[in-house]
Amino acid sequence: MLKNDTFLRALMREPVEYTPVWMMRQAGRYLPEYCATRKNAGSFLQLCKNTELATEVTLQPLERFPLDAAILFSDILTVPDAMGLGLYFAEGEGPKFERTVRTEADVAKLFVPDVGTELKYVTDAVSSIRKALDNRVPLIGFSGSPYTLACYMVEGGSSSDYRNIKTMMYARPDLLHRILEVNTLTVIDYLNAQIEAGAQAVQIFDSWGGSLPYGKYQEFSLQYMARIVAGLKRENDGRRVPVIVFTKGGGQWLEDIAAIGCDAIGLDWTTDIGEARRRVGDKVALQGNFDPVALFAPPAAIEAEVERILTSYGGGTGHVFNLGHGISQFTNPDHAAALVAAVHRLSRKD
Ligand code: 1CP
Repeated sequence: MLKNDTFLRALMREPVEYTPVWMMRQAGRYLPEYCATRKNAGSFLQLCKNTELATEVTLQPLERFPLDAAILFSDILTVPDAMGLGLYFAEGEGPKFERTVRTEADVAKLFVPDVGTELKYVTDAVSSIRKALDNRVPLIGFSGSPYTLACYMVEGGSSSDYRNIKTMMYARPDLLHRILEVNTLTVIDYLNAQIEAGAQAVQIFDSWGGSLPYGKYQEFSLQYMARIVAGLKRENDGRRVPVIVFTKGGGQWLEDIAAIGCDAIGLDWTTDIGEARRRVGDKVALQGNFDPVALFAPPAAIEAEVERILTSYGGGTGHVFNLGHGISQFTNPDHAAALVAAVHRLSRKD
């Protein structure tokens, strides 16, 4: 039995005693203990592939802060890596791929990898983390959305304008649809494997879907996420496994996102959470939406911002507090502690 299931109850819009909180990228470079473990591992990818070390860094933020959920330590880019694209991290430059998927011939070569072998290190990490958590809080599994994964596969790394993938979308939509098809089938297998290994909720990170024009978002990102939601195992061990969809920049499409059958929508900070609740709160829970940059302000300002978000959401359940995107590597961990404490203190319903 889970000792703290507040996060899962809030996602199911069941009564809670306080608003649960976790932070996107809660394990990472802003924690000195993470940097030390990463150094020992040799590289970021070796850290992801080493069960013991991946377990250790997943638990590090929970040792510091009373977070209401843990998130698997891994990366969305393990999926294109398993497709043979050769992921590596150039020092100070972020993720890169040895091979890109841009031409008709590249697309023809794409395949759905065997998740059970190629990504076994991820499901091994899930099982190991569940054991180490000992039912303290639920474990979140995750994947990138088909479109967000395609951004990295076509661009070959991070991008500021998504020139290659968007050109493909306008010039050869058939090629992009084929990539998205392969990604969708892979993500369904991948998330189901995480659920079977013990992930108690899953989040689909659609980090770059918000760069698409109206209409194209629905056709090239949302449609495929809808297929994933429909293909997931939604119950495990007698309990619902909630699905959270996070499209950064997706605030104008909330009704469309809520209609795909997910349990919760992740919001970035540009949307008013109270207004989002009025729009879709009868269908889904909401997760968010503190501007991660506000963590650079002093604790009093952080608390004021937490209070503004909690007040805007209003009473009752259905809110999981989070950042509107990942925590910055330059954040002072004491400020993250102030955020978590403020959410718990200001939301407690006595
Ligand atoms: O140098 C290092 O130690 C690597 C930094 C790092 C970390 C800590 C990367 C490289 N990935 C991660 C972990 C990670 N990535 C988690 C772990 C669990 C957690 O604590 O939250 C998760 C959930 C992710 C997901 C992820 N990776 C996303 C989606 C979320 C988002 O931020 O939008 C994306 C887009 C990535 C790609 C990626 N991997 C790493 C970096 C620096 C990036 C972003 C590159 C870019 O901006 O394009």
